[in-house]
Amino acid sequence: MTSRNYIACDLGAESGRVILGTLVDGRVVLEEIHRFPNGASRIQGSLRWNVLGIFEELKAGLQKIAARGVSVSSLSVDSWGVDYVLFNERQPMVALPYQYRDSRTAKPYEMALEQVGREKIFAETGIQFMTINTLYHLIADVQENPDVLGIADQFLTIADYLNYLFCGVASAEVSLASTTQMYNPVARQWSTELIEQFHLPKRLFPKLVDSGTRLGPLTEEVELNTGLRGVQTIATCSHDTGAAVAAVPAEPGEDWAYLSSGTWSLIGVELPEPLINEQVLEQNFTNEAGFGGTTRFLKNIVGLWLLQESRRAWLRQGVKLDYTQINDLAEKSEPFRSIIHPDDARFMSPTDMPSTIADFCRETEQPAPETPGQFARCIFESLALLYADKLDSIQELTGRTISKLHIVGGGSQSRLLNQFAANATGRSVFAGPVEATAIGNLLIQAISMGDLSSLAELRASVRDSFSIETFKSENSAEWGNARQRFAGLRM
Ligand code: ADP
Ligand code: LRH
Repeated sequence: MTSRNYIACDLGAESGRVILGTLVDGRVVLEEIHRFPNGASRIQGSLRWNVLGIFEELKAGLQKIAARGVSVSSLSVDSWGVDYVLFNERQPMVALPYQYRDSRTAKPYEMALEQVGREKIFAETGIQFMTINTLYHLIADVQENPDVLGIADQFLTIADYLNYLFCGVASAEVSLASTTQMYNPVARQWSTELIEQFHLPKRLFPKLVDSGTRLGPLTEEVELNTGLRGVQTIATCSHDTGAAVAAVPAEPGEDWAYLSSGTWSLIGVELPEPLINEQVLEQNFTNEAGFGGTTRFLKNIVGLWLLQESRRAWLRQGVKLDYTQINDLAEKSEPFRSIIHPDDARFMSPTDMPSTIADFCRETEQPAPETPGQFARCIFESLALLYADKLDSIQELTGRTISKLHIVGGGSQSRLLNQFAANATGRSVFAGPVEATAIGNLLIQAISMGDLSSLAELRASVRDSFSIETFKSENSAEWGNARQRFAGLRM
């Protein structure tokens, strides 16, 4: 029996976790060692991340592993996309990193589209237009914070930055680099064209490395702080969604799509190369870099953020509900009472999510939800209807016929949403694993360390190691009517 241990440090916008993964004869066993809440801070009118706080939490997880005395081969950090840290040789950080929802990108976004044009930016990057993208934050830095930018040597996206704090090697792993909208997926280089057009300092752009690159051992300082010795740091898929897609337990073939379901809903397919054309631009789909040179062709849509923010609002009113309770309440609520369009820009960063949802319903002449159960039902049904629309677009844009939808991530724990997704899309839904991101992270490490050979073998290992629940499509007439109602909601 051969057995190897790896550590995944998986950072989502809602929580972070340190997971110990053991590969025993091709099967992976997970143990969650440390979990901590994550979220942005509002400071002086801006939204920021406490990245050093996250670093401390990750080290606390590593200390717990070191205390067990197990031998660990390697570790890797993955995180949400787009955000970054500016630093130089002398200063580990020259400004508090912004959270992508900060409103400072509104003007730079419009200016960039006007000055250079959607067509050019899309041709260079193949990336979906969103105000959250790094490109618009860096333009905001050039315009508003030239002094800060002036003292920075480099930027690194969040997971790459934490890998750098762990091992001292600064590099940009391609999956996370692609979320910046400054990476050219055809040339597989930073887009020099966009860097020049937007007068971004060239020196800021780190060296790119492929997914699965061994960066180096932990620094002496980290070894001393954590007690872990002889551990390699690996840039796996630094982008959480990239790691999650690598761990989708699909059989080889072209008949499946994935939905990585967490704070965001990322729905798409894996393609051998980027798909960059007028229709894709028009429908605003994205081509993010995937493991092994693949393309994650997907749509980035507002996901369970709608529920997370509603839950925070209820908490402020003294109503404390966990996700299991919320799901139970939603299940008991009236079907299709009110439907929203999750893509509406107002849901991106509202000050109060429930009242924003209620306003949308009133404006569209539907009853406003009143109870947490009604809100949650509205959110789940609306998300499922949006998934169905996007799956249709994916079929149309790629020419593929999709019959299976794999849902992975924290959101796949919602059996109600899984069933709704099956009903709305008319496809069979395969739910799980919940920790796909950490699993992808761990098993890409296994490939880098020579313990697994390929992405196909990685997926076979996921299929062998975790149980997957199937949801068959039901109530097609009712959901067909709801889809028509949803189509009429565009405001
Ligand atoms: P992220 O990585 O973006 O922080 P996760 O993948 O951890 O997000 O997913 C978090 C979401 O999963 C929560 O916002 C919630 O909607 C859903 N979720 C978490 N736990 C449960 C549960 N027990 N039942 C149903 N849904 C859950
Ligand atoms: C999901 C995610 C998504 C986007 C967003 C900013 O956690 O990584 O793919 O990039 O965060």
